[in-house]
Amino acid sequence: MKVYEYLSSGRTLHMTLIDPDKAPRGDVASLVRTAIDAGTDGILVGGSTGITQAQMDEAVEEAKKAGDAPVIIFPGSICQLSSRADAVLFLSVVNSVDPYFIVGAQAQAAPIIHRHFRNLEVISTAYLIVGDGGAAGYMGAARPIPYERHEVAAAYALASHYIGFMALYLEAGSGARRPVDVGMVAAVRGVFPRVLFVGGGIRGEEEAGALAAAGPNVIVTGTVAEEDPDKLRRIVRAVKGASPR
Ligand code: 1GP
Repeated sequence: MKVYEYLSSGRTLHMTLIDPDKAPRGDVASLVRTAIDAGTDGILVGGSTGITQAQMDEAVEEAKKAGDAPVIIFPGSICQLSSRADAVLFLSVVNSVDPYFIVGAQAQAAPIIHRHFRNLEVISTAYLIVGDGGAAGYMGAARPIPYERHEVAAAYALASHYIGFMALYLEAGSGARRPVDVGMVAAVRGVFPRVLFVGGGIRGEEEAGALAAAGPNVIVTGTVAEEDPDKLRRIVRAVKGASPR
């Protein structure tokens, strides 16, 4: 439970999503270093489209080499596991219309983790897709919750709490035109007492700070590390400087 305790410490964390397939010039090592140098608190590795096992292992390895920040798998499919990571977000796309993404892929992955990846800390995570939804929404056959329907997101979040998920990830989709609303984060925070991640479409330090102030445990950015390292540094500072709850 080491990673889970770290996530639940009460401090607002910033984490960087590394999609091995999107690293500029395929240089995962520099992307990881950019994120660590910017002060990110952890690395998520994964992506919605094809990533090989070798790419996963390489990205996880680079992230482990770069420092002490936990390395967490954020899988887009059952092929995105790696024994070298610290933990896996065991995602269930709770607003998918296809049972495969709610519990089917998980039933395929669970025995693999049990037999071959025993060192991985498993963090059950309700993956709730909002607004644009991005590739994750499309690939996961989600019925994304409209940005302004905060009460619907809160209903799914409360259901996820009652079901017993250890974490909830509120996702607008990587590269989304805009992130989830601050009001939606606040509504979800109000009913989901465990670890709350917010990500997708966060581009500026002001919006990152405002989202962090709504009380999630973790703000995740991905694209900005690929595009603008200085901006990433400012976002990390804004997230850590926010005074939530
Ligand atoms: C997706 O939150 C991540 O889960 C990253 O999104 O690439 O838009 O920052 P961006």
